[in-house]
This record gives sequence, structure tokens and C-alpha cells, in this order.
Amino acid sequence: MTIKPLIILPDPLLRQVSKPLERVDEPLRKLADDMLETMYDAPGIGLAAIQVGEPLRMLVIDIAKEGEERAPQVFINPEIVHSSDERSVYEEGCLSIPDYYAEVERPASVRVRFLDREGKEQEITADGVMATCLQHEIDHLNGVLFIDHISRLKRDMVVKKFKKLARDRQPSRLVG
Ligand code: GNR
Ligand code: NI
Repeated sequence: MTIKPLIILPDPLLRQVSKPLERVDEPLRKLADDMLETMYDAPGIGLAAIQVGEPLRMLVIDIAKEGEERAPQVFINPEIVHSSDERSVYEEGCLSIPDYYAEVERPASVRVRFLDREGKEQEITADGVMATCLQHEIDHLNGVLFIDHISRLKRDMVVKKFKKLARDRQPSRLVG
């Protein structure tokens, strides 16, 4: 398994809409395992394929707590088929926006249809941190970031800071 470099704001890849998978095969399972290893290394509780540069509709999640047994989950072509009217607020972060956290309000519970790593159709209802994480990751598949759910003022400040960081890191390259 391989730890892959993470795509960081303001990389335009993060705004790309990812493509549905037509088949679940061995190379795709290998990518899922690489994503899990990358997520555990970071560490994070979720990761979308676009965060390692692959514009594919696949995400991985493990919300097991430290010291608990690992509980990796792979979601291929996930779709939210129902969202609760009830909302909840969580402090979110993103591996593509390191060291920035903000409260985001989302539906408290969601029902998600997806293919598992065997290519079998599944449906789960999630609440709590799992609901938040699934929505955060599915947003990534649509080129949406959690900072799109905060105020324009805060978002502009974060984007500006990351553009400057990118400029300072590689002065000669194409970073606006
Ligand atoms: O590791 C992560 N933690 C997290 C915390 C609250 C809400 C969402 C997340 S997902 C994030 C990893 C990530 O960036 N996934 O795309
Ligand atoms: Ni994220």
C-alpha cells in the first residue's frame, strides 16, 4: 500500500466534479486501500479520491476512535437518497485545508446508497459524526468544500491565506 500526496487548497482539482465508476475491479480496490493508508497516516476520519488527485466518485471513512479496532469503509458512487429535516452542527476540518476548523450545519441524518468494495449495492442510514463525514466527503465528489458552507468573509480569508502559502512555497509556479 502507498501513502499518496494530498491535494491542498487552492488546487483547482478540488473544484472538479468526480466521475462515476463503471466497474469495481482490483485497481479500484488498490486505490481504496491507498486512500485508507493515506487517511490513517494524516490522520483523518474520511478521504475522497480527488484529495489524492483521482477525480473518481469513491470515498473512504473510518470513524473508529483512537485505541479502538480499525473500521475502514469504502463507498463507491455514493448518493444521498434522503436527508433529515433535523440539522446538527459539527466543527469540521479538511485534510485539503490543513489546520483550519469551522462549525458547519448539515442534516443530522442521511440515507446513502452506494456500492461496496465488492461492487454490491448497499444502503445505510447514518447520524452523528458519520452523517457529517459522509456529507463532507460526498461534497468533495461534487467539487464542494466545507468552507463553502461558512460565511463568505471567513471563506475569502481562508482562501487568501492558502493562496499566499502556495505562493510562498513555489514562487515560480501558476498559483493565483
Ligand atoms: O479528518 C477529517 N475530519 C473531519 C472532521 C469533521 C468533519 C469532517 C471531517 S473529514 C476530515 C478529512 C477530510 O478532509 N475528508 O475529506
Ligand atoms: Ni475534506
